[in-house]
Amino acid sequence: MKNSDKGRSLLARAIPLSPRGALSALILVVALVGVGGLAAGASPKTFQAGQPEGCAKPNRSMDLYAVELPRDRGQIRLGYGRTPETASYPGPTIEMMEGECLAITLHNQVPIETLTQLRAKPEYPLGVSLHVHGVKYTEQSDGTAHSNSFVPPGESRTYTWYAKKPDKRDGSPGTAGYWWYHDHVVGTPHGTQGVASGLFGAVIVRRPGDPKPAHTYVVAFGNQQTINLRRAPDTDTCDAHNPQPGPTCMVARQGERVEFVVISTGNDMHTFHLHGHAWANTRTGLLGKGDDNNTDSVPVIDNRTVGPADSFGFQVKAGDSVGPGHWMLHCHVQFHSDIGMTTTFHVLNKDGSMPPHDMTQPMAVTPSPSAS
Ligand SMILES: [Cu+2]
Repeated sequence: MKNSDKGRSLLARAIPLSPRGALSALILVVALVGVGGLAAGASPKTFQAGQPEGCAKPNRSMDLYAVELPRDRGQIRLGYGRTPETASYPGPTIEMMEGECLAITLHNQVPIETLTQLRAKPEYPLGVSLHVHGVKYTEQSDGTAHSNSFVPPGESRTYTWYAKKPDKRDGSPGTAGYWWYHDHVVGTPHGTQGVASGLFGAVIVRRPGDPKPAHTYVVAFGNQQTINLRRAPDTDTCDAHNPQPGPTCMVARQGERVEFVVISTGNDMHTFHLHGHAWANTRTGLLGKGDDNNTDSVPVIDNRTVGPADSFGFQVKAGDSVGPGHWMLHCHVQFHSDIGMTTTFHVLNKDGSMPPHDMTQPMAVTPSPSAS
């Protein structure tokens, strides 16, 4: 018996009813059920108002700007940045700790003309958004046109992400891992042009006790055989004498802990391969430290396949037992690497100096054509 039915029958037994009395009772019951229904409906409404379950109040907040960047060989380029001036592709890596709740206010500064140009159909809305993998969020932070959670040109919107902890009581896993965020609105309702233009970045959720790396590098495999939307030689712009870490300069001193986050943003399958280094196929790439899965059954690998929207990451010690050098990092689908889906991980000497490098050898057979 439903609660409302139970209420009616209890009422009928309690009150001897005349026809008028029955009508009054009916009105009373309808009113009570109506109020109850409203109260029941109010709970999910409050829940949707921004905070995922377990995250009553964000304990950190940040701003993120979506802007248009200089074109690359005629291709529109967009980027996310902590400030408009520092926007890049990939966008900034966003780190969280399990248990943390993060409010991110996205400011859409991409010109409406550019969004219009990228739009596949006139009926699609104009805007940018922030959609994230792996962590928890309500529908209002989904970052889709479908849920009306995108940012029209010139406007801002706050998204709330929650890095849930594992729950031993019900066996549910936490959110620690290597994830990514991206636009879901530009061009099509799936953000196909937003992602292709550069609106994506890595998300790292750490578990308390995880080792912290000295450097984190994002390797985003994209359409048209690109790494971070570029092809060699544009994938590696390290200065030979004074290399500065960045999206196109992967560098570390020998012995430093380096973290790679690999993301597949396009339509193709790729295989990530790093020369001279291997890692355990665990959540962190490590065994024993910062990982629960410390067994011999975990394979050690130096090559891993990613399909569209997959992401993974790992940590290695730069030059571990192989020393300084210029280690290739590439997609191992042969024709992908042949046309430029390759870059270099430079492991410097311990004093920070660059080991000898024969820069006369071209890294890609063909020059870098336009890529998107
Ligand atoms: Cu590939």
